[in-house]
Amino acid sequence: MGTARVEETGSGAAADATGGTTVHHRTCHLCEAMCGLEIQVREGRVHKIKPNRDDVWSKGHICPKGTTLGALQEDPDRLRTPMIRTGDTWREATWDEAFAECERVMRPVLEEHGPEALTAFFGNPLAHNVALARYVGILVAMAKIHHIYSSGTVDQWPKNVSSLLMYGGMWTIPVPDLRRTEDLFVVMGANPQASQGSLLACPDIMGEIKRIRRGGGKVVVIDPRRTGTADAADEWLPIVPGTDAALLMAVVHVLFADDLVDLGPSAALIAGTDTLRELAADWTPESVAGACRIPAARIRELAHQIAAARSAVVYGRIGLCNQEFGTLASWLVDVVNILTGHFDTPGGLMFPKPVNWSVATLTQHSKAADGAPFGRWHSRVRQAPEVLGQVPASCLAEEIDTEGEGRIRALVTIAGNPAVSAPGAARLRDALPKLDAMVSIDNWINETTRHANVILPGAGPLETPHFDDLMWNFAVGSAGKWSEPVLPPADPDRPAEWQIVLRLAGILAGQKWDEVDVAALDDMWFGALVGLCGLDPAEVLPQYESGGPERIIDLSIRTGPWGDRYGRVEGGMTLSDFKAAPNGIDLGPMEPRVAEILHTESGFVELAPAYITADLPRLRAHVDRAADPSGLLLVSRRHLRSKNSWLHNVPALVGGTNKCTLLVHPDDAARAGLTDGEAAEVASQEGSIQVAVQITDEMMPGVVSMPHGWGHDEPGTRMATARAHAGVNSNVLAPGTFVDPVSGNAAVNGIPVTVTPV
Ligand SMILES: Nc1nc2c(c(=O)[nH]1)N[C@H]1C(S)=C(S)[C@@H](COP(=O)(O)OP(=O)(O)OC[C@H]3O[C@@H](n4cnc5c(=O)[nH]c(N)nc54)[C@H](O)[C@@H]3O)O[C@H]1N2
Ligand SMILES: Nc1nc2c(c(=O)[nH]1)N[C@H]1C(S)=C(S)[C@@H](COP(=O)(O)OP(=O)(O)OC[C@H]3O[C@@H](n4cnc5c(=O)[nH]c(N)nc54)[C@H](O)[C@@H]3O)O[C@H]1N2
Ligand code: SF4
Ligand SMILES: [Mo]
Repeated sequence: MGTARVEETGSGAAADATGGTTVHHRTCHLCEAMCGLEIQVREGRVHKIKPNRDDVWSKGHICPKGTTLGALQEDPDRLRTPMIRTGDTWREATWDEAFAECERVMRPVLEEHGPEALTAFFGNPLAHNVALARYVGILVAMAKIHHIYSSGTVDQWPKNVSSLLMYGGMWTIPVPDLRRTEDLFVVMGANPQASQGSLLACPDIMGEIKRIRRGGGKVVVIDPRRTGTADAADEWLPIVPGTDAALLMAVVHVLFADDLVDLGPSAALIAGTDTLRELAADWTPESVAGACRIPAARIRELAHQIAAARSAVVYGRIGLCNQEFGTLASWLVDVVNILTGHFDTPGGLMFPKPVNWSVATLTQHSKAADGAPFGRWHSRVRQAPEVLGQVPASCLAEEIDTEGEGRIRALVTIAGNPAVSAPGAARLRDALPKLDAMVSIDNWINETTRHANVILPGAGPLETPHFDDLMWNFAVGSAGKWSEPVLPPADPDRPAEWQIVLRLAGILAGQKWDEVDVAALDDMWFGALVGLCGLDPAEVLPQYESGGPERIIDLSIRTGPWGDRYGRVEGGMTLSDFKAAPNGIDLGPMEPRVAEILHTESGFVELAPAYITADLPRLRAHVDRAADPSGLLLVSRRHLRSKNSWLHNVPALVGGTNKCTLLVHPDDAARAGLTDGEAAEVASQEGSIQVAVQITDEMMPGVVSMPHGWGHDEPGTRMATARAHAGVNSNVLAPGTFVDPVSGNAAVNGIPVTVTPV
């Protein structure tokens, strides 16, 4: 399925011993855009990757990363066998040896110190992987891990908090209905030109921006940097990092003061408008203009623009989350859309309707129901309150390196590289060797996994099937796309990634490595998921001959909004429908559905949740403390050809414009005596690094920018291309304690730094 024979023209086919080229349709798993690829395979190797113009979702959109999946598959440094470390030496191991070693290193720690000495760190690719996100839940449960860590707290945790409190589900996140926005698109702290969208799955966002402008609409980008997105917009509004919430409070103030509030069709479902009016009373544009460095008149005009636009949406992303006032800013983006009626209506902010659930969304309401999911426990060392079950990722280092009862002694990382991606990176780098045991499920020996005792690699990216789940939760339309493996397994004896997770789960639960009954655990987990869907496992289980993620995907489709509920809904869908449609199945654009998704206790959209608004005095104090005009603030950025830290080993993706540099405005460079192309020392309260300076007026004065995900020259890693393009780890500068206290999310933007020539 998904594979068709094509007629070849020219000499290529003649030279092909297998008699031709096979063409495979596959969804790229690298980012939220979920582009359809056409992958040509010859003699068992990827010959060419092109956009699939017939893909119902992406219709031919693609970015340079998508064409490199063949190189990723063939990367000589990608691990093909498990690795066991002794001292500084790695050796290739059999799977039996590797699982035995997992048991050997983990068992004594767990027996002596109990499960509280164990934790896990889950990284971003987990959410794009066919197996991992569907199976880690059972690992956490079986290992009785008390507290996990994840890249979520260096990402979207503020949006999870605001969505839970406003709509009743941490993954009930409304997204811009961008394909139908016509008059105004306001982009804050996001650069889809590079990122291709986040908490906004929409192929070709830049194409939508062009469309809006061609039709006479306006696009405004609010960002300390004139990004590629800003270059394509009508207006770039530079803003001081960390002051977006102040700007938006002033917008809210104007909406009320100038009588512009119009809740639109969902008015009857919205609570808290009066509270908000009172809270916004003293947030005049004049009171924030200095801190934001945006003229009061422009703020006023912006509020009027948003209110007057018929079809408009305000969108905020990582620049608004990964900052000191992340929750306030993320909440206010929704508030402004709601107050202006650009909510639950085409072209505005809307709630996606995925064809299949993800384990995260399936369980979100049961979690929310067990009381306030904030502050139920505190971290041991810095006493950080738990928020939605997690404390800041930066706590991990101190929980490992601080002696005492409850110290973390054993770690499992799954598709994460916290030694690069988490703030306070140097401390974590020094802490990881202090662990008694560490196991990584990962495909490379990188800055994090080099510290593991055992690395358990999954199959190559093109050897596995693919079907997204969480990503459709952020999608501007409903659709589904099944991808068969493009290549046969290079090693048929290698366990699939879900089997790796289950065997490790058994080991962490105290079972002997060779006695773990993986199939039984799979059935148990599947049965639990069936139960969560309100069906009887005894009825559903016998309908399957085999398990694995495919069975879970089938369940998630059949119990989803279009599903057949195992024969209960006539004409309902199953996975087989998607298997029969190699270009995917389009189920249409978003539709108004706020009433259907609301899960708050009150039954209303909560416009002014007290837990969030209690943070406004802290914002006011920040705004009133006039920022030091001579100081520099560091922000992060992304490049089109990077994906966080892990694609720098693909030769076609490094070099050229993809360089790790410090962007500095000419005035700041002149003041500091910096020279373009030469190294500078950047120092923060947390640490210092040396990085090449790039002088450019795309930065606003007073703000400097570095990409994250670099610093590949650590000893003991095995990624040759990345090492040759090492760059510098910007998270060495990010203080671990610099967080948005409401969500516990990292503030890796707006870090005070000094820059001096070296
Ligand atoms: N300063 C700064 N820091 C940031 C950010 C920022 O903007 N600025 N952004 C933050 C954000 S949004 C995120 S999401 C995090 C990302 O943080 P992480 O998820 O920790 O970092 P990644 O670089 O995505 O690391 C991915 C890891 O997964 C492995 N991997 C890739 N594919 C697979 C697979 O199929 N299976 C397995 N088992 N492993 C795989 C890679 O080898 C790598 O080790 O970084 C955060 N850190
Ligand atoms: N090519 C590529 N694509 C990716 C990734 C990648 O690494 N590379 N990573 C993926 C991941 S994990 C994520 S989460 C998404 C993120 O997707 P985006 O949110 O689009 O991320 P960025 O491209 O980093 O854009 C963030 C912007 O915020 C700005 N900014 C920083 N601080 C502030 C502030 O205080 N206020 C305002 N208004 N702006 C600020 C920065 O200058 C930057 O332009 O991208 C995903 N897609
Ligand atoms: S935008 Fe690029 S990386 Fe993202 S899904 Fe499409 S091809 Fe893959
Ligand atoms: Mo992310």
